[in-house]
Amino acid sequence: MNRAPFITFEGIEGAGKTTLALWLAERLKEARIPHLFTYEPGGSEIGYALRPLLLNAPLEPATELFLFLADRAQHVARTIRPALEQGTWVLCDRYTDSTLAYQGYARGLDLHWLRILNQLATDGLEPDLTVLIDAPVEVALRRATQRNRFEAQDVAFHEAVRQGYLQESKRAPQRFLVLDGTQPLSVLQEQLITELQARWGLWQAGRRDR
Ligand code: T5A
Repeated sequence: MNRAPFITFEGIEGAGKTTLALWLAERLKEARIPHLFTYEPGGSEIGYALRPLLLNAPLEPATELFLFLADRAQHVARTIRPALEQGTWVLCDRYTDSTLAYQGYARGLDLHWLRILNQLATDGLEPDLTVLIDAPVEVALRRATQRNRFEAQDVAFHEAVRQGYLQESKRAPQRFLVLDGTQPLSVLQEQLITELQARWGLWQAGRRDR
């Protein structure tokens, strides 16, 4: 591989994605490894401007789909791909699997079309590793704070998202690392580092100076 690793973090709201991704960003910083923490929706200027609308306005499924995709197309072309090509690790909080899980499995849009549209928006850029933090809906939503219209959906919606992610992880087992998000954060951190060590030879598992 002649570009830096691209790692995405996925899961239902409150699963712990942002917490784990930011923790890894700190570890990379300490190790002086060039890296970028970014997120969707909102990683591009367009997405940042659209974020309040996306998270709060009632939207048709196809409308929200195209807004998420517009953000992603811009984000990949202007931020993610250039960073990777310069040797910067990219940690992205949500990416294409969010579209499959939310707009596909939960909202019911056609998965076949969503895969094609994701391909178009990303120009085929796939993550090298996707960390899926899996947690029961009631545990995750208790951690999240009802900040947006997605979190306010009913339990069945979030359960469909969760099951969608698990389905996707089975389609691409080499890409996914599925972590049990009910474990203490320290355990998740250790599991993530073990995976990074196996894939990219970073750090020694069990070292105390991380
Ligand atoms: N969306 C997004 C789509 O529908 N389609 C798409 O294509 C895309 C890209 C984004 C929304 O947009 C939708 C999906 C989402 O609904 P958002 O505001 O960006 O919404 O929200 P989230 O990404 O879901 O962020 P959250 O903050 O809600 O969830 P996280 O990041 O999973 O949770 P985090 O890390 O903030 O942790 C929540 C709390 O739990 C604690 C943390 O300290 C924090 O207080 N915590 C733990 N506690 C105990 N044990 C652990 N292991 C813990 N890990 C974290």
